[in-house]
Amino acid sequence: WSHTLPNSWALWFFKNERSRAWRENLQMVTRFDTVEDFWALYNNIKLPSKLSPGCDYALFRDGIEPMWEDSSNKRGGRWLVSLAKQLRHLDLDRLWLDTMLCLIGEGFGDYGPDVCGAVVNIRTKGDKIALWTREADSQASVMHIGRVYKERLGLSMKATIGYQAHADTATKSNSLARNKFVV
Ligand code: M7G
Repeated sequence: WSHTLPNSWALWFFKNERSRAWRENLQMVTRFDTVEDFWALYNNIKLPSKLSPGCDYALFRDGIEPMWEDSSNKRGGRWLVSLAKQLRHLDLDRLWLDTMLCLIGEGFGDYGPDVCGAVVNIRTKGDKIALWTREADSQASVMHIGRVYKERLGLSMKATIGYQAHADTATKSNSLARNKFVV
């Protein structure tokens, strides 16, 4: 027998093939709903630090696609952790594992259902990890999730992370979208 998680999750992989549209480069790898299947998956795929630049992993609640357009994401936003280049070798894999464990362990209390999933972007200019939530305007929920997430990642008190609405990110392709909230 195995240990059933409170909810089912899906892992997605994005590989940047320039000839194809963004959406076509995104594929669901697998779904799981037990602790054992999570670790079997984790032990059989590359760590984020071993992926090529331009790739992403996304872990989302089963039924939510890891894109702005999904009905669960379109009014939402993300807590964004931007990593300095040198941190790929030091912190990236641990931060992504801790992010996934926060998700599947439902670590956000009453606001848990507002958490849609998380994404790790491997980028030459600096890797990113982001936690996506459902409603960018739900201040109490967004702030609670942000505080818990920052604590769970063990980020320094001095460090800050910002929250951006997807609607702002989607309309600013180059410069960074403004922060709606900061913790
Ligand atoms: P990114 O991969 O999130 O970050 O976005 P990066 O700039 O560090 O590589 C790169 C580009 O991918 C965006 O400018 C969009 O063209 C496309 N893209 C990213 N996301 C998350 C989405 C999405 O959810 N929907 C759509 N349609 N395009 C997206």
